[in-house]
Amino acid sequence: MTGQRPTAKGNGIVMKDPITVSITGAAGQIGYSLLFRIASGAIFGPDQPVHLKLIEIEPAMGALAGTVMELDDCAFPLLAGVTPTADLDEGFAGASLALLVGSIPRKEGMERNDLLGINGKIFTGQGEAIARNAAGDIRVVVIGNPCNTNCLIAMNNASGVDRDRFFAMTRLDENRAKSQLAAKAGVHANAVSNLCIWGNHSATQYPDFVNARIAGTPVTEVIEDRAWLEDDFITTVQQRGSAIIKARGASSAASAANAAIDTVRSLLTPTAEGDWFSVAVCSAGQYGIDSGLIASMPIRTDDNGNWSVVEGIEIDDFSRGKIDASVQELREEREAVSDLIPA
Ligand code: NAX
Repeated sequence: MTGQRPTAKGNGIVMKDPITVSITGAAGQIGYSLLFRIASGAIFGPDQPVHLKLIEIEPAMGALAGTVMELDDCAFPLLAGVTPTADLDEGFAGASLALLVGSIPRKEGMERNDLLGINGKIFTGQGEAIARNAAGDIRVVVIGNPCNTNCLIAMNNASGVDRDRFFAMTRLDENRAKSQLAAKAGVHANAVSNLCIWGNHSATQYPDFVNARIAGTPVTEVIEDRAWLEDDFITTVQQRGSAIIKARGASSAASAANAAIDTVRSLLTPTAEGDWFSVAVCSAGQYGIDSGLIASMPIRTDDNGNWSVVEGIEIDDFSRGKIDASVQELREEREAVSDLIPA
């Protein structure tokens, strides 16, 4: 299906105007989990229709056509339209939300810097197309790896779009960290709050157990095994992606799609009193993180849907060392793609 559907429920009640959501890499495995949840209302709720613009590269347009047939076959009441396209201008036209998932996976023999360069080029064109075509209220969440630096490139090539509209996803890491802490403490993951992932979405990320809480009590008072927190916990979170590839024979997809949905919902809805969530944003120099880097920090959303970095959180020596190492990696990534960032 392409084009517009009437925005009416079966009972004849006319709903709000559709929101346009653009998703790159829509024929990939994260896309396959993500599209159906968005179309069923998981981000914007049960009375908000969505128009999905699904962006792929030409060789994947055939597979994308199959996914679109399945979207049709769900007869989602909230799905106002679907536009599959390989054209960036068409794909980002009128978008209020862009989820940049598509990128090239690392192949055998490829160095990290090769990957940065290859994927980086994708994000210059997408940043420019977003600037030309998206709606004034656009929010861009980059999921495709290396997501922090891809986001940095898109942001710097989207002339005229405010920097506070760009995000890179570290929510899967946050959710993984919460689930590990909950399992160790014998509680539900819901009981874990104030969990910040600092820095890069990579093996240097730092899941901050020092400030995290379980049912309001500092994690370090609930889990007294400091060695476990400093070693096993951090390593498990950092290496969870690899563990899933080993077990499943494919990388995380449903949990990544879920985290993308959590990210957008957290950016749109007020954060619970005293809590925060993790997403990488453009640093304004908070916590000693270089201004202009896309780094994961503790974020809150206010009643008007504006986000801010939570300031004044305790950073002990252990945390400082971990955050600095991840920020150093972000600096090196920025250096490696400096030719893709306009002066
Ligand atoms: P797949 O390889 O299944 O799908 C990627 C899709 O992107 C393919 O269909 C491909 O044709 C498309 N694509 C490639 N270049 C494109 C371009 N220039 N424009 C539009 N589409 C393009 O990968 P999948 O498992 O869906 O993962 C997608 C990305 O998410 C990868 O970069 C992956 O590393 C990253 N992840 C990020 C996570 C995060 O927490 N930030 C976690 C999950 C995931 O690892």
